[in-house]
Amino acid sequence: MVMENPNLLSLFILLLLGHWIHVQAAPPHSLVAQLPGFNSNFPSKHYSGYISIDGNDENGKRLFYYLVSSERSAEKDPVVLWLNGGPGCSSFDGFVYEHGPFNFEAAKSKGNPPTLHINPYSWSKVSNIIYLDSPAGVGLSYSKNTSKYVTGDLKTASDTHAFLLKWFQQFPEFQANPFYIAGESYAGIYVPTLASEVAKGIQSGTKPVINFKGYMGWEMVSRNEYLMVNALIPFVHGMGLISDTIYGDLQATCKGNYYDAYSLDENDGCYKSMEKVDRAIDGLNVYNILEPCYHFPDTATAKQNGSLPMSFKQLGVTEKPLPVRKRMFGRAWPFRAPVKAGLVTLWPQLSETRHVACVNDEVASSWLNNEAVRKAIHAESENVAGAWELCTSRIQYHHDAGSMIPYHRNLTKQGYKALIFSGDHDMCVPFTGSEAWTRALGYKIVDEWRPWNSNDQVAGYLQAYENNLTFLTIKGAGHTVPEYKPREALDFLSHWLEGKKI
Ligand SMILES: *[C@@H]1O[C@H](CO)[C@@H](O)[C@H](O)[C@H]1NC(C)=O
Ligand SMILES: *[C@@H]1O[C@H](CO)[C@@H](O)[C@H](O)[C@H]1NC(C)=O
Ligand SMILES: *[C@@H]1O[C@H](CO)[C@@H](O)[C@H](O)[C@H]1NC(C)=O
Ligand SMILES: CC(=O)N[C@H]1CO[C@H](CO)[C@@H](O)[C@@H]1O
Repeated sequence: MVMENPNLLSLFILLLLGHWIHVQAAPPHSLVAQLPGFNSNFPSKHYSGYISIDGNDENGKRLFYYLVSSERSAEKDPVVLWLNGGPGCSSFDGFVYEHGPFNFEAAKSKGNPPTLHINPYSWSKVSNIIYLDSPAGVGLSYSKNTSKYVTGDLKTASDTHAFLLKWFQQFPEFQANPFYIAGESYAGIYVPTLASEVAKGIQSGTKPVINFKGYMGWEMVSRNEYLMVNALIPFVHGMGLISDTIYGDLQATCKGNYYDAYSLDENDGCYKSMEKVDRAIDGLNVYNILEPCYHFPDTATAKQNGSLPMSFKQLGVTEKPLPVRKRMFGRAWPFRAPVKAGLVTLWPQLSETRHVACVNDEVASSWLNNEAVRKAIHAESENVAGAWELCTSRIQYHHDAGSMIPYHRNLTKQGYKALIFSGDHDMCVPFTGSEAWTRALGYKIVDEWRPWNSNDQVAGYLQAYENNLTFLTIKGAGHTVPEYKPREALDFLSHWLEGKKI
């Protein structure tokens, strides 16, 4: 009967279609229509908002995400989840300073939001990238029940997994896309622990099925204190920061175990040699030994001084049209403060006591604390979600996941591919450490140490292992690789995601 009535049939199809479209589409209220500071059309669709986990809206954890869909093909390109470290640092660090869709130009006058320009090396050129503020309490994510700010590695991983399942429910059109997890610094813990949750979920048939393919990041620290401190010594020697004589003394007195030096007697030979190392490297910018170190208290006056040396004035000049930050904050663990099991000291607390003195987050702060911006990106206002801080101390965070080595081994053996990379002038987490722990997994080398190219130049070195594990360095880059080398970072990212030779 229906067949005989074409109008009814088309109505029926329309209804079906309408329903189908409704199910397939991202929630319309999450579409970002415009952004203060940007007066042009977006190169792709942006979505943002909250997803509640662990209880209902009022008392649950409201996790804030910002999705930049791919400027090439949102349907086919992978979905990448981006996590900054800390613990306690917002993933808008990545969005504003590293690989987001815009370059931010600070306003001429204080109190005004920055001007946004298109970033030609945005990772949204080749992927649908989700910036997530995690755990609750970080960035724009919050809970009305502040006892939910007490958390740790394992809880954060299961929370983020819960977020992902809900997110893919709300964005079913992305469920079939290959999915990757990426992060930097303390996310060296977030990424493998979350990947492990996702892998377990897939195995036990959790719906929706996440098409998880692999993970990547820099400073994917195993958080093995021995390894990291021990890696520093060959790095500073190789870079010419300590003499052959000091290096010889260190080898003779510490016998390869530099970590324990800090608990030795002051008269011990190893302790004394380590003091010489401290003296040699103390004034350097740990995040990039080639860059000047801006000293407390004030960079603003230094900037105005026309008689500064050229190298100083050109600090931060890269292929990015706008300079990178002069000082960085919250991007990695400062050395001499290795992460141990238990309660983790948060960045703002560290900077008070240890003079990390590296706060330059003005552009991001002025943008994300502007109420018009918050409205545009569907974030709660300051009186609900709190002020946006690059790194917060309002959470209480426990390192309870132990070493990451078993995670990496387990994940790579299950067929998930991993890319571990490192700016080769980062002294905070020297590449020698990442090189050592990737090698220590004991996998067969399938592509032996060789240069890789970008823009017809050697851009760094790589070594690939069986089980799809790749270690890669970026020549001349500091801690936050895309901030220094945006073109090169986009190059190896796109090759790796597409499974092409880097
Ligand atoms: C607040 O969170 C804690 C920890 O999850 C929970 O035990 C408590 O019941 C919550 N309080 C309310 C009012 O929901
Ligand atoms: C390895 O991963 C599998 C699958 O996710 C999981 O069942 C197993 O417990 C993991 N083993 C270890 C040692 O982490
Ligand atoms: C600039 O440098 C000169 C010479 O070192 C110094 O005398 C002057 O106070 C500096 N000015 C500012 C604004 O820092
Ligand atoms: C895509 C890819 O390179 N897959 C490889 C992952 O690692 C296994 C084991 O080394 C290889 O057999 C696959 O070809």
